[in-house]
Amino acid sequence: MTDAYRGRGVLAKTAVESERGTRPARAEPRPDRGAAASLPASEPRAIPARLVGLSVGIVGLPNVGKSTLFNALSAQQADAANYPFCTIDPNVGVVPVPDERFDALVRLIRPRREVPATVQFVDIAGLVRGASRGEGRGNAFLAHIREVDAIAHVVRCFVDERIVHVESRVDPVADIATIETELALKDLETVGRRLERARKAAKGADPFERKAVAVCERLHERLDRGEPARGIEPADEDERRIVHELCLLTSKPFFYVANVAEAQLATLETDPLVEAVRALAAERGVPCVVICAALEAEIARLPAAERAEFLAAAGLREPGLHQVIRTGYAMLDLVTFFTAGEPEVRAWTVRRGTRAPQAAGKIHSDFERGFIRAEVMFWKDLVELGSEAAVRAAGKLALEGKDYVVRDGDVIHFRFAV
Ligand SMILES: Nc1nc2c(ncn2[C@@H]2O[C@H](COP(=O)(O)OP(=O)(O)OP(=O)(O)O)[C@@H](O)[C@H]2O)c(=O)[nH]1
Ligand SMILES: [Mg+2]
Repeated sequence: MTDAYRGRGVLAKTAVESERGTRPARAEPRPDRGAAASLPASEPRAIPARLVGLSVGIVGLPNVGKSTLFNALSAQQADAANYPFCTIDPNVGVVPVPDERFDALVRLIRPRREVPATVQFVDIAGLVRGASRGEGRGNAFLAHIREVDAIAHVVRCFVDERIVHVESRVDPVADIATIETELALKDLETVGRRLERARKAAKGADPFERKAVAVCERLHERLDRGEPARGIEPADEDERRIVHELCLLTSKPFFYVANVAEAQLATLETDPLVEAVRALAAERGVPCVVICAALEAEIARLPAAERAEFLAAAGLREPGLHQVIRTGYAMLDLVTFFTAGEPEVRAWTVRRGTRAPQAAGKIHSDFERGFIRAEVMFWKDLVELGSEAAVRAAGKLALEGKDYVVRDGDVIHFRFAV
């Protein structure tokens, strides 16, 4: 379980309080209950047809703090001038992934350029009950969720009378059920359509489509029982492909983000709302990150120097935001390797199981075509021993061939000839 604030006690009130003057006014409360079906009223902003890389979608009911979290994520990029981030679109942001291994390599090598790994976050408008039937422009928003690779499910744990809750109560577990039900209903529809198509085609005795019938029937039963698609066990490669191609919403990896009020930070350990979300997360075996989105947005807006001061005064090692980013990145199940030299220390991401030549190909296609070997160190050995020569002398520099599977945390020097 990840929790930025756990065990750190009360946030230094003085530091927080002194910011109060600069705090922007809260948005006007939105229309209440009766209007719930028409919430959110805004047009869904278009998401670029093709997201550039792997992305994490910020999902949840309306008014739970998704955009506040997203804005905090995008604001903190603004002064990290060396980072290759950008805002692709008002609701898609590329964020550098905080990584102590990367930082340690940078401190050791002091390169001219630093390029950390990045992850994309997408701010998706709130879903309401009935979204799967098209309520609140639900279909458009669900389509946006289909395009992301993982889900950060933001749950409202803050009690604030001024902020309208679509269902007029703060009950994170019920909120989670509402969202997860909508996702499952949408999947049921998707599977139902595929099943119909497969049944027709299976009459022609197409063996692949017969498999599709079998696996879709199992999926349909699962979803109908209210279980997510992610637990399905495909019988073979064909079934796996069929399930994969359905891009089901409930098969995406996810984690919860419990959004609390600043006042709750002091008593997180015993907060019943937070506890409820944590318990559910533990039951599902997924991470739960607890943050105060409003405070994170404030911290993120501070100039870098003041931000460090603010965090120190609050007794925080890092913004809670960093845990959201790291957890989101972890959900994508990628492997990070590094290239480290004077000109540049850089983090690269590849899918788990990627072999050395293909990893080299990420850097340049010549590296893959002309791949000779990879000289591999573990980041920690390099940091502890201080130089590549020392790692080599200690017998900890491995020469690996084209079958080498890249490990998380490798520092690699590729040898190639073209
Ligand atoms: N008290 C308190 N208010 C918050 C917090 N996070 C967000 N809010 C407020 O809640 C309201 C809604 O926040 P948004 O971030 O716009 O919510 P959203 O989830 O993006 O909503 P939709 O886009 O409509 O789905 C805003 O007025 C925020 O200022 C928090 O941690 N504490
Ligand atoms: Mg929003």
